[in-house]
Amino acid sequence: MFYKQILIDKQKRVFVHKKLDDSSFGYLLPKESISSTLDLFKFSTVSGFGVDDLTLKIIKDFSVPKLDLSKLLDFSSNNKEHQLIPIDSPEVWAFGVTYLDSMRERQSESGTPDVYAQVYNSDRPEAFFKATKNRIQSNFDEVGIRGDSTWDVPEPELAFMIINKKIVAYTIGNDMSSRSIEGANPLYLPQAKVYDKSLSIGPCLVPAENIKDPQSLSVSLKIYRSDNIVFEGNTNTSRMKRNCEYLSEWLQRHNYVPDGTLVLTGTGIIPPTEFSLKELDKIEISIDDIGTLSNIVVKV
Ligand code: DO4
Ligand code: MG
Repeated sequence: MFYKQILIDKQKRVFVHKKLDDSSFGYLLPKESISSTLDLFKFSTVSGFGVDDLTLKIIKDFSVPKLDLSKLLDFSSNNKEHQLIPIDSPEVWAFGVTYLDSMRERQSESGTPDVYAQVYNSDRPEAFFKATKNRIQSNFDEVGIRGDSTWDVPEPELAFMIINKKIVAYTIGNDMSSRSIEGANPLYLPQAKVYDKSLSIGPCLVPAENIKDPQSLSVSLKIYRSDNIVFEGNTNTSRMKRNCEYLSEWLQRHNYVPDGTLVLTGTGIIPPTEFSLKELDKIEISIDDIGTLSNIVVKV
């Protein structure tokens, strides 16, 4: 295992970084070889080289120098100008009710609880279209709560990227959601889920070969209000009823998705019913082997 994270900066330069928690050294891939994260993964798919091997080859062939990435990898909010969504995804899809806890909470907020039990227990999962490129926020960007919503939560979710029909990388997604709008009527789901700044993705992509077991990752959520933690929760992807491969295969039935499509895999952490996000809350989502995605809440 060589490269752990792929990051992109505001000038859309692609960096690879060796390890999450030790040195901050990385490599800037030369534009003549790779000009975007998508290119890197596409080259890897067509050449048959893993992302690690391909990157090593580029570094050798182009004599790419080692760089100090401490600024880019300084995941503190005052360093926000250095990071971007790790991939320009043409489409983002999401799955819902993939954890028992998600089903239970939605049943309690809804006048039609049966629909959630039915979807949890069927073979066909719940998939919905979450975002186009312009709605995706990156690490340290703002995320939105709707002005016409009274009850809002973040949804911390493992996300994966598809190229050539296969899962090639993992990242973190925040599926911002209005519980009051979805709770009023499940047919309002698109309005509860898709609006300005309703999704954030980041801080990096981790090639699939560097994630030992995507169904065994701990996921945690912390919400801060004026520096105090007002909600904290965690789960593990082992609690997902349907695994990532199942979701990926199902999404692509009779449905072509372009290279670089991102997919959110559902939430297993739901704050209690009395909790709602407020403007200026800070949301931090961490997933093992990937990192932390941090965003500030604004009203949209
Ligand atoms: O059923 C509505 C959406 C569920 C969802 O987004 C989730 O479980 O993560
Ligand atoms: Mg969700």
